[in-house]
Amino acid sequence: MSTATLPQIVSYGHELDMDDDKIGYLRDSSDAADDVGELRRRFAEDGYLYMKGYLDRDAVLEARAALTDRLAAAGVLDENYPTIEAVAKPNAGYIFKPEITNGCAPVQNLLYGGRLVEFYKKFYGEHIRHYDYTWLRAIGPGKGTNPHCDLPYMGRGTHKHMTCWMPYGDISFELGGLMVLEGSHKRMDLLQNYVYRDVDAYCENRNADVAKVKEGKWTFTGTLSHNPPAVRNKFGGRWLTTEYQAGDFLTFGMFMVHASLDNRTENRLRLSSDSRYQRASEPIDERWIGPNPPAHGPNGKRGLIC
Ligand SMILES: O=C(O)CCC(=O)C(=O)O
Ligand SMILES: [Fe+2]
Repeated sequence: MSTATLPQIVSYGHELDMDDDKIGYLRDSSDAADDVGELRRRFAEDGYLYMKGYLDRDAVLEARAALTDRLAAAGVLDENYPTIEAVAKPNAGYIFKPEITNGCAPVQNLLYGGRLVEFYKKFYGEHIRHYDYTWLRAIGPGKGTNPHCDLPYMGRGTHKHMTCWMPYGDISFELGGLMVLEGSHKRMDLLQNYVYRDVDAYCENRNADVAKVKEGKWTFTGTLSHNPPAVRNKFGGRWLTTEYQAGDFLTFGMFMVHASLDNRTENRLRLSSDSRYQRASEPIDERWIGPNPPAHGPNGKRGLIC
């Protein structure tokens, strides 16, 4: 598909450059769903797999209904609209609510059972594990997520795990889904000094760092940049995105630079989750494991002498 069909894309308040060599569509790999060799080849080359329509749309919409019920109960939805539409109250902003996935059967079954787990099992060629923590995002009108890699948030075990980004409902360009930066996973020359830093590590021997950690603040947020076009200019490649539908998922590795489009609707929330999968035989990052994972809280911090 030519980029002529793309509207102006905006991410983190910046208009992206719309030339053909700077933006494009994700490659749909659903044609190779039954050919694991081909999926692995594409993943090695592209750094991501976009599996259009791989999951059961009705199961995804059922998960959406369960999530919007919980968002309504949390008081973040405008009661003048049907709950399923996920219309936000004014100034909703970026709502991060991992807790609403706890005990939510349609979401747990979708992410950690059935076809998705089978996909990762086949892909890794062995038993898999997933993080118990689910990053659930309900993003109101305004800015999306700025460019980053995931490793700084989850790099204490294997580095070969994968993120699964899941839209709960159809996500137009206006509502704003995820984008990945083509070829960025191969640019270790540019990532080296960024990607191996742990957001929860701090210098025990630096008073300013210790004070920040005590206040619950980060000394390094894990962000690569606040300017998506500038990151692209530095890395080369194209920003790749699409209009997602319920039933799609996008999976990528820890070194892939990604960000999301801004939500330019008047009042709709963009609902999505990110979850993580790895080989069962490889070490796991304990911050994300257990019924009440330490996450980035005080028990996840790691003091270093630096
Ligand atoms: O949904 C977003 O805006 C960000 C998601 C993300 O960073 C991820 O899936 O790792
Ligand atoms: Fe991410």
